[in-house]
Amino acid sequence: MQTIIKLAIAAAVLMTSCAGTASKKEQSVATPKNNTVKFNADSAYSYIKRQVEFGPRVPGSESHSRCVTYLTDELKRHGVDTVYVQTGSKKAYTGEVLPIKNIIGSINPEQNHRILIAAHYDTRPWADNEEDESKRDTPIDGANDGASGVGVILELARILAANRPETGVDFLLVDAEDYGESSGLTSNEESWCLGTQYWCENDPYTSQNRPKYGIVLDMVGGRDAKFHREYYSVRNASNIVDKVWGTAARAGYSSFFPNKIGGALIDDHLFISRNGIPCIDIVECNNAKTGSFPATWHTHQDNMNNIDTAPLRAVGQTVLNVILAEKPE
Ligand code: AHN
Ligand code: ZN
Repeated sequence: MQTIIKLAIAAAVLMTSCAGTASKKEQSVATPKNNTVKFNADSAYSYIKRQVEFGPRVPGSESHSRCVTYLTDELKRHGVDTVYVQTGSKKAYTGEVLPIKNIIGSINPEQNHRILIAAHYDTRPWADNEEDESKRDTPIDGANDGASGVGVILELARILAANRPETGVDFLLVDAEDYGESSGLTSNEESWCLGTQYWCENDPYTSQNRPKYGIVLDMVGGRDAKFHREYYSVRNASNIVDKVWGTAARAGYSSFFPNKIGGALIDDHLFISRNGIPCIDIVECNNAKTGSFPATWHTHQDNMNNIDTAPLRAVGQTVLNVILAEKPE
């Protein structure tokens, strides 16, 4: 086998050196297996568009429940080994009791060495960052804030069901992340990430198969997005931040993943870390214009027009490379 590979490389070098493109061809033959699996950003884009077409995915709404069916069906269609919906309820800061539906899909469910990849799929019921006050009470499309992380996960699920990783992978699509209280500088921490909080109180693991770490994807599809090293990610899981940012750089995506510290966010990763699974957040948290979240954040501009495949590709390929490089110890 070794000899055959060496021969193939030699042949490729020989053939291409005549054509004068030796280095390029040689590289593609010699590239390690992990890097040959390509993340398809157009496919992720189409999964985002499909979610947005349901309308705002506000907990308890008809659009939300149709989207739950779509997401579970999609994970099953891709060949994810086990797919189920965890149901419960949580009281929102408004006093409403929200139904919670967390969607959980697992690859290699029997493997004890696992990684958790999570994103929220619900969308915010309000556009509280709209300048025009009359537009603040209507729900947003949530193309970036909601659908983008899930779009990347659906594409990862499609790829990993066909290109089996050595590790186990759990995809967690959480509900009711975005029903939180936004009140100037002080934020009501416990009012955010209700689906993840429910999952933490009812997580499906034993001490043996608890994921070694988690990666949350939130707002990963914005135009000109850059992903700074989010503050709590560095504080709670700095080795995972180093692993992910290093993998991004080796894949040629360092311009999307600056080695700079970003804002400190109350997001799903914080609750997952507190639940004993060191977790990072890949999130646009240091936008060039706003200094924090993208300018479209919690406005009606968070729509398909502002989604770009370039950051989706950078994030998707990076996370795919991380998963495929993972070896059970
Ligand atoms: C706070 O604003 C406190 N957390 C933001 C978490 C979030 C909302 N991510 C997306 N939407
Ligand atoms: Zn949000």
